[in-house]
Amino acid sequence: MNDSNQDNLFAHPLGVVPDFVFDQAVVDVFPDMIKRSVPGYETILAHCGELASRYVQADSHCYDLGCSLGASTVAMRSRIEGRNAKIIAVDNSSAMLDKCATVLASVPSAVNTDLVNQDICDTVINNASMVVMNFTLQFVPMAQRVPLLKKIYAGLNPGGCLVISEKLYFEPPSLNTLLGDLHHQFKRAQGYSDLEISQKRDSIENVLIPETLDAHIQRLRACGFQSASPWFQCFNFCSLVAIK
Ligand code: GEK
Repeated sequence: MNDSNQDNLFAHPLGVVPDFVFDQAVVDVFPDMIKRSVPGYETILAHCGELASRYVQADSHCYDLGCSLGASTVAMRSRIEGRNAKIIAVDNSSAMLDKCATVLASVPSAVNTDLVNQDICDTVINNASMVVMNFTLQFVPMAQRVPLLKKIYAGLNPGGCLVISEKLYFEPPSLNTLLGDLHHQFKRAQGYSDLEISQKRDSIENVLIPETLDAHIQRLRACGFQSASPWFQCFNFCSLVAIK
């Protein structure tokens, strides 16, 4: 772990850049990494709290799929006390979950919260009034995305909501390049060097598979959601809300 928990994982030439994994080294710098890499991250978290206050039903379940260090769980918990709702926070990185337990313990809440070390494709979803996938679906293999969304739809109560935040791909490729460049400019302004930006891009290339906004909306509708719309976008990062 570095002293400041600042993300410098890609600051030095790596030669062959390995595929990105959510290991202990990433966990140690994760809050700094996601805040300086994802434009709008804090706005998205705050509004997950706002959406939770509107959508989480009494005696229901709330899921944070790909919870990492529990930032979305913390945001939701702060807005749903007194409803006897339970949060199920799931991640398949044990390094993430171990640290997540420490983070959650440091922000006490009366909301019952289960931490589950599991592939979200295997998670049973039931009696759900809110499901959040903040920057997680993009890491799920393409073939598993429809079954996962169908399962979420089936496990949501009527009137329940799904929040999906993702990096997007744009067409035509020139537009994708423009929005990617604007994102890289954002990262430069956050203090990342060109070397860090390019090595991180190489590391994530085969791991994070972005889709177009149209593909997301059409798939959500095809999986049964009554309505689906982006509620936030900054450059090539977007958050969608879908209602059952
Ligand atoms: C936040 N939501 O701070 N099953 C379970 N977990 C998975 C899977 C899977 N199939 N695939 C990836 N993950 C968080 C940020 S980070 C986003 C989410 C990012 C987990 C992975 O271990 C990691 O913790 C998380 O999804 C993605 O609001 O780093 O860009």
